[in-house]
Amino acid sequence: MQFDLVSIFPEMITQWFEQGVVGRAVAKELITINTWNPREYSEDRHQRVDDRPFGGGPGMVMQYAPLAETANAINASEPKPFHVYLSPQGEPLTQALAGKLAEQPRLALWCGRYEGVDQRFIDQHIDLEISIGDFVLSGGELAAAVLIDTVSRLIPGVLGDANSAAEDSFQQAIFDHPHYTRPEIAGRIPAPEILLSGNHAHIAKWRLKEALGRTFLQRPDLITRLVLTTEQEALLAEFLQEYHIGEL
Ligand code: 9WO
Repeated sequence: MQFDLVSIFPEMITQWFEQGVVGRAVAKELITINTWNPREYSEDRHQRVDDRPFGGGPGMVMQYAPLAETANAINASEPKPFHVYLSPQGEPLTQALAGKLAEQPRLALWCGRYEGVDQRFIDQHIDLEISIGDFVLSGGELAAAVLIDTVSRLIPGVLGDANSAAEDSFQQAIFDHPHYTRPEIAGRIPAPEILLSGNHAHIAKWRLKEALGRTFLQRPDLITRLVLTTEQEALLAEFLQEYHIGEL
């Protein structure tokens, strides 16, 4: 997968991907991250990329021309990327959408600054606007970093095989189970006995029950969207009984 990150502050993000899982994927050449700075495509003698908004109001707007010139430079090499603009107005980023994006050979991620970019650029050059949540940032860079991270994990070879297979099982439709490690007693609290039992079938069941229960408590909307198997229904009911929340 090739990522093309478009930003007037590209260094903000490149540092992030020098370490960790994505850093290793870059080192193994499973992914590449190219950066493009629209300032370099500005015809203005001060390399300006912004101007005051038509209609008035506070702040500045990124101009069409430097962005369009950057897009032309990016599209000059094949395969042409799928162009994504990160903004609060976009389609919510989910694990399912990340999966679709991971199928693309090349993704261009456009990071706005100031109050946003000229709408005509979005209309003509952007394939999809994506939001990572209902909040406003100072720019799209952090959202692009989030997207690169979550999409990279889905590219074959980026995670260990065991890891990726396990994560596929529920397509991330429910939360992870809680995790414990040594020592057996921490902060006066013992780790759940079952995890030390060595009975892997019981452990898997317990983990699924915890995952379903915690998801239901925190995000019932995620559970109601699922069609649970009879076993999963039973485990969730058991979890809720134990927490004295009663029947479904
Ligand atoms: C600024 C602003 C000020 C007052 C009221 C509403 C406002 N919205 C914005 C705004 O959206 N500014 C953006 C900053 C312009 C484009 C880049 N910026 C951005 C991207 N902020 N937050 C994102 C973002 C991207 C993806 N997912 C969540 C947030």
